[in-house]
Amino acid sequence: MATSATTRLLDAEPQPIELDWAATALVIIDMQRDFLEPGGFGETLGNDVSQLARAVAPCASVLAAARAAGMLVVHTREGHLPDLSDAPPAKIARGAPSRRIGDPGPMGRILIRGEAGHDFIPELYPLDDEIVIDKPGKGAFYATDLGEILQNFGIANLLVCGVTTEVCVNTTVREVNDRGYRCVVLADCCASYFPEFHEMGLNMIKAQGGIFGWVSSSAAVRAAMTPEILATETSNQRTVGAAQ
Ligand code: TIU
Repeated sequence: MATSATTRLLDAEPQPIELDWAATALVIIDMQRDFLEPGGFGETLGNDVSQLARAVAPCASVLAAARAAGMLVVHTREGHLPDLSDAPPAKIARGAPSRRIGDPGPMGRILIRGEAGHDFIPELYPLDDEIVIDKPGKGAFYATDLGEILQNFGIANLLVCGVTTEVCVNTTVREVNDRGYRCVVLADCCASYFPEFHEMGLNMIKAQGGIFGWVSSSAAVRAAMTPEILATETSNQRTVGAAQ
């Protein structure tokens, strides 16, 4: 790629990658109360939702850095319309959850747009000028405008954070890769209900010379930012109490 004033070398596996920040977006996948808090969709499936908490502070640090750098920020949310018209019956009927999609729960109807559980966790709440993609599936490209939005902003590379590593993060990374984008997954900014799936999910991405993309970390992204951006980011972290 052509090197520009905004190009930085990011430490990553299987090898470092040169990224033009001006053509790079931060995509935060499904950091919603329904997945991270008790009483939501994740818990109805029988999961220990506390497993996802470890990704929050690293993700907040990268979000602060991206905001300071003026990077395009995209937040995704998995969920369905209140009338369930966009929810495949096969998805609603799947498994033996304690509550199904659309059932009432302590944070409102499970995985339904507009309900408290469907909303973002407060630590990673989007700013008014950031892009929010509501998606009915696991992948962020299926039945959304994400492709057009990335094209309109001239994006070629994605830094990907969020939950869960092997489900919505991996599905999105595979969609991204097939569409010709370069995708860097930030390992400590992602999490799974199953730590072993997190590890293997990352391994699958970076194996075979980076068959789906690259794996890096929040620290590597912050280190690749300019000193001016780092200074702003540090003060932002103090403000939101997310320093680590
Ligand atoms: N169940 C699980 O691990 N994940 C999901 O259902 N959705 C997302 O990963 N966002």
